[in-house]
Amino acid sequence: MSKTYSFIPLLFTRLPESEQHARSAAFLALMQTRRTVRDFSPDPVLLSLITNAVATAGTAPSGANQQPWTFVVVSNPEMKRQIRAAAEAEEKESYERRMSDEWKAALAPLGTDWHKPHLEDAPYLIIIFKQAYGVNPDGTKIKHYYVDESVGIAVGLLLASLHTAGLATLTHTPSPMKFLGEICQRPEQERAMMIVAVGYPAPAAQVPTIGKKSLEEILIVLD
Ligand code: IYR
Repeated sequence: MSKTYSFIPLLFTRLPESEQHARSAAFLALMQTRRTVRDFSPDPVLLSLITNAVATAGTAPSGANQQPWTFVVVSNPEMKRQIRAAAEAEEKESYERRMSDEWKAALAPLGTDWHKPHLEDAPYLIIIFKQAYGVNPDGTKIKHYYVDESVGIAVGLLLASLHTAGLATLTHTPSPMKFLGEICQRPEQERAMMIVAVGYPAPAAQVPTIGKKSLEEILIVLD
């Protein structure tokens, strides 16, 4: 017997073009003020802003709607200390031995090195895990589709929410990051993809003088 699937009418309101334009322009202007921040203040942040951002990320489209993500929020100082120590050990090895000169030259304008104080200074770390596959209650595996694309979209929405809430973020990818699964006690199918540090910028925070490509450089309209 074949299974049947249900559908419901879409709830959708067409907006007047003037309002479409106003909303779109306001969102663009807001997002254009986002900067990646590397120096955080330890000032506390409302947990509801973090949970709303994760809920927003959870609205992302995903391959076969499998939602192959887990967000672990860490604020405990001892856990942050452990994460920093493990990340710095890997990053020191990377910067001193694993990364090519070409890679380090590409990163030079950002001013990064193996020191990662933000992992302790920022009040929250959101650790994003991708679920490489799902697991049925009987232990059998469920194949997941377009996992990287799905999690990438979700993290984009997460960052947009945090920025809208007036918070600063740093997307950080210590490499390799297997230690995060161990510290956060995640199952084998969950692989850490990124740490997003969240908080307020330190009063003396600086950002590099880099910018985004112009619209002309990134857009091709074929008509
Ligand atoms: N993971 C390292 C190196 C690094 C790599 C890229 I590509 C960046 O855009 C920034 C940093 C680090 O976090 O320092």
